[in-house]
Amino acid sequence: MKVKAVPMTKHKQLESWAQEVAALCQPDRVAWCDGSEHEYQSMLHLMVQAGTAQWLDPEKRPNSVFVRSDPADVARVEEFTFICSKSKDDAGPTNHWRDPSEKKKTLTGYFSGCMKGRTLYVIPYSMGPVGSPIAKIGVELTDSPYVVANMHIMARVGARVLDALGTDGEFVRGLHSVGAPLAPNQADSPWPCNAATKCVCHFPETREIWSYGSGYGGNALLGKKCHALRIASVQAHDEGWFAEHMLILGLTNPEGRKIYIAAAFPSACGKTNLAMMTPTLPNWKIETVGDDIAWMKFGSDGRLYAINPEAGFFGVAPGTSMKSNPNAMRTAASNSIFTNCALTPENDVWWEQMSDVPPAELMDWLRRPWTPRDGRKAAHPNARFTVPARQCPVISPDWENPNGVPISAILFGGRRAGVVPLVNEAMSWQHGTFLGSIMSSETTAAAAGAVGALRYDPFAMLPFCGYHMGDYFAHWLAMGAKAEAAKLPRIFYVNWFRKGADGKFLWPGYGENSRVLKWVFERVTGKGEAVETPIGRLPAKDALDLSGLRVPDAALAELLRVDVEGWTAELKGMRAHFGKFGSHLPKGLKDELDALEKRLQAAAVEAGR
Ligand code: SAT
Ligand code: MN
Repeated sequence: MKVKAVPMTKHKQLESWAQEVAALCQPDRVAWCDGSEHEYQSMLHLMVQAGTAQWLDPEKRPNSVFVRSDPADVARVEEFTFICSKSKDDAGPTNHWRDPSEKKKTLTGYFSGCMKGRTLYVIPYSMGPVGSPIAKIGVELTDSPYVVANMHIMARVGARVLDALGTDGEFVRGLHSVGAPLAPNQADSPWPCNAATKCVCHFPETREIWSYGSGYGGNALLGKKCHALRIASVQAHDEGWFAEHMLILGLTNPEGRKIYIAAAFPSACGKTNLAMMTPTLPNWKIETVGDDIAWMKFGSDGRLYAINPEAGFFGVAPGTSMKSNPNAMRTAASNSIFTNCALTPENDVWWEQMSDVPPAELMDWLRRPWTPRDGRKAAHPNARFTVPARQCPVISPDWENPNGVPISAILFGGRRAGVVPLVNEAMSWQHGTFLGSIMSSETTAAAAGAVGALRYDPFAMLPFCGYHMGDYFAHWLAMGAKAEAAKLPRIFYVNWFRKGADGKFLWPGYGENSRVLKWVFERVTGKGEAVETPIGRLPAKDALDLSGLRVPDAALAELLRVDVEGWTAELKGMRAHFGKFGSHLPKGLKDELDALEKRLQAAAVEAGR
């Protein structure tokens, strides 16, 4: 690639910041990214040359590469993710807080000389369509060509963003290094990173991100979780909008009426699958607007409008197949980056469940020969594909609409083996906010640490809320109180993951989830029947369309059962969870918890009669 050491910007602050960073990090070169196809290809070639990437068979996967990371760098590092607000109280009990000036001092130490032997890339990016009133600009300075290539897919990058930024536009400053300077003549490793020191630091007051030591996913692609969620959640709170960990989809009924739904599930709980699902219900259609993040603002008509700030999908590969998500498979057919999958002898990628029968032999993600008899996983459980959203066969015609799409329903959900029913509609915005605040889910491989541990993950934002979670709850309530109630999205709590006594999932999931979406559609458009229960509104008998579904009656009964004992047993945990937020817990949520307890007590008495 041509090295553009001369800044391409007329933005004085950006120019001087880039110079300051270059002076601190001491890269061999500075390159301003223009966002061109030529630049993208240069990055791929550079990665191939460095041994970071290899080309996949161009007949099977045109213009696609396969990358293996260092085994010490495979997922988000929540333990080392910090919110560096001036006051510890502003970060709240769910974040790791560090004093901003002390952390800056430590970071300045880490970053000093950290890019020796490398190129510093300046990546101007827009989260959201360039020029959209909801979009925001950031600039990531990084020494990783892998990051540059991924940012090309995940965001809008380059010269057009600088044009939009002008001479004095606002932007989020993101500084990233893999933390592996090179001495003269030192051979680079295929995946440079810093196994000993990793940290992802956010300075919400100055809208800055400093990330050191990891090159993987959300730790390194700073536009995604760091900017579009942690920093943006603070901006959204200050400015009166929402930055949420939500997919966005369009749902059209057989008569051609369309609504938009946003849904918050934790990482690796099926957002991508739901966002591009193929409904099993005939003549229902789903279109994808986004699969991970939603920025939502009230429009002049009083409705809530959402944009997808991203331009690509960074999806979990294992489990993705022509059965579970054919549209994701088709999206990833070309022009994609695959990380930590397994490699077939034909030079294509494979991951668990991609095919019913695994290939007879593979090279696993750790470069070891692998056969199905080995009994270990061939791909890392957090292996990922990075794919352009525009390649999705069911991408919504409105996915780049600068004004966003009007949201009619919001779903919350997680992985819960018990207690939480298939679907439950909130009785009000406040009750819906309550359901979001008590969301809990089993942990997944998307973050380093234990898998399968049940934890509260309010609004699926536990790892991503950049400020005090109690204030975040209050923001949800305040936004709802300001709006016209009838125009607010309805809120639902869903759970595809309930298990029976035999430990097997009760609900088939995937395309069959369209049955739940149909009920949501009908509730929103005024037709669907519901019954009031102590926990919320559940589908009335026969209100869920189960035509042609082969699920035993007993399983269906369990899926829709209000487990009064189970909910009652969780009240104590909910109180402890709320207790963490101290005086920041809004009264409305405490009221909801008290009211739930009363309703459960009444139901228990009723059942005992
Ligand atoms: O944060 S990542 O982008 O690496 C993936 C996720 O956890 O959703
Ligand atoms: Mn996510």
